[in-house]
Amino acid sequence: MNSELDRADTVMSPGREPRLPPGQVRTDKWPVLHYGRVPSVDLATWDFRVFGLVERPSRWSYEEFLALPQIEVRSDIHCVTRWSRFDNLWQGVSFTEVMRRVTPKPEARFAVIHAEQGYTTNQLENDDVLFAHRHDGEDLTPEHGWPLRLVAPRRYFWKSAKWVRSVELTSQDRPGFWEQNGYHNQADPWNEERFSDW
Ligand SMILES: Nc1nc2c(c(=O)[nH]1)N[C@H]1C(S)=C(S)[C@@H](COP(=O)(O)O)O[C@H]1N2
Ligand SMILES: [Mo]
Repeated sequence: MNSELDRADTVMSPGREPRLPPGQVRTDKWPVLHYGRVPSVDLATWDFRVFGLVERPSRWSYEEFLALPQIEVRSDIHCVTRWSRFDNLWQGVSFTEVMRRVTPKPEARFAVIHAEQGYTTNQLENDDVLFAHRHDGEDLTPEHGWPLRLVAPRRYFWKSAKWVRSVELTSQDRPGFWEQNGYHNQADPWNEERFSDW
């Protein structure tokens, strides 16, 4: 075990019944799915920022970000295209940990996650949400979101933005990339919140 793992706490994303949500099929493979191309990333210029409704916008280099306290989260993936993959071990920095390091303004109520190439997602209030750089004990591959991806375990996987670069705090909920294209805003797999009605 490396030193990062030694100080990592493991969080189990709370289980729901049935473990396989309605309309899903279990797979042991891990498909790669995204819109556009895998971005090429230069860690020397990469940064992670929190901006919007915060007292002071913050910025971390990759090294600084990985020096923040780390957690491990074990979760199941549920993709809206109907595959589920059980028991994924994610390592990274929790959303809560990042929020502890900034001072949100009183009117800040929502977060927009910004990834490379304009991809955005929303809906992150649970404490098992993290910014992950490792999966099952190895660095994420670029196709799966290295150097950093969001993991929002209780939602369909499109909410889990790959290649994340910043968090914007807002007063109003702002639908993300897929939500603007007809996907459901809440995306709860057990309620089959796949598409929106509007
Ligand atoms: N930046 C970015 N993140 C993204 C996407 C995308 O198009 N761009 N697609 C989402 C969708 S629809 C899914 S199902 C998952 C797939 O993640 P995976 O390729 O690691 O399985 O990434 C999500 N995150
Ligand atoms: Mo997806």
